[in-house]
Amino acid sequence: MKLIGGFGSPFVRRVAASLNLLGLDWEHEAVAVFDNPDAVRKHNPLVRVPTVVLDDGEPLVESYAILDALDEIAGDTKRLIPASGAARRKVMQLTAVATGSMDKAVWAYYEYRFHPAEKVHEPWVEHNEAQVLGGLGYLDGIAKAAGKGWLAGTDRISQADVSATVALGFANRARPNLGASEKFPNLAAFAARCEAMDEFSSVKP
Ligand SMILES: N[C@@H](CCC(=O)N[C@@H](CS)C(=O)NCC(=O)O)C(=O)O
Repeated sequence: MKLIGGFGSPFVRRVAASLNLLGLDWEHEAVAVFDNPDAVRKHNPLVRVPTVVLDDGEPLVESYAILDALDEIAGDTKRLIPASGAARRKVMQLTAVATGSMDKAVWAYYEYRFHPAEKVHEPWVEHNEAQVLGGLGYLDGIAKAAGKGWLAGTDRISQADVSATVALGFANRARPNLGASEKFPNLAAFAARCEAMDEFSSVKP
């Protein structure tokens, strides 16, 4: 299968690290969506990344839906989101906080990237940045409680761990002014542990 989109996108990167952790065969098409929208549009009417194209040409869009499909393809012994019950809820909820932080960091970043300087609305940037900090601060508390374990208390790495790690890295790159790693040392130490794994280090932004 093919993963379309650059690893600078946290949504693409969480799919890439997940593909590695699931042990699936994949190739990368590092399309910059704003520079080359047609390369994405032919598979995804929303013209967003990540977009995955399965070997038979079937396109998958939206990282949640992509990861759900990949878990199913990899099978129950490898899945990163437990199939049911309290463990699934926990992983999904922590993942939602992590992806919410990604969303809000993207929104703050886009405010500068796509508006002329005189149209940037600083209170809106600050609103989004506060939400980034809220989400990462919550995950910092979870990381502290988890100690040397995984964030959702699973016996192996889960999507919560993948997405929290990617979310912190993205916040540091897109909103360095926030000093997220300094503010959240437990999450930073946890993310450093994950980033040292080949599955993450091979998909650096
Ligand atoms: N909720 C989407 C978010 C994807 C997203 O925001 N991707 C950005 C790159 S980080 C994108 O494609 N932006 C292009 C656009 O929205 O026009 C997902 O999880 O896949």
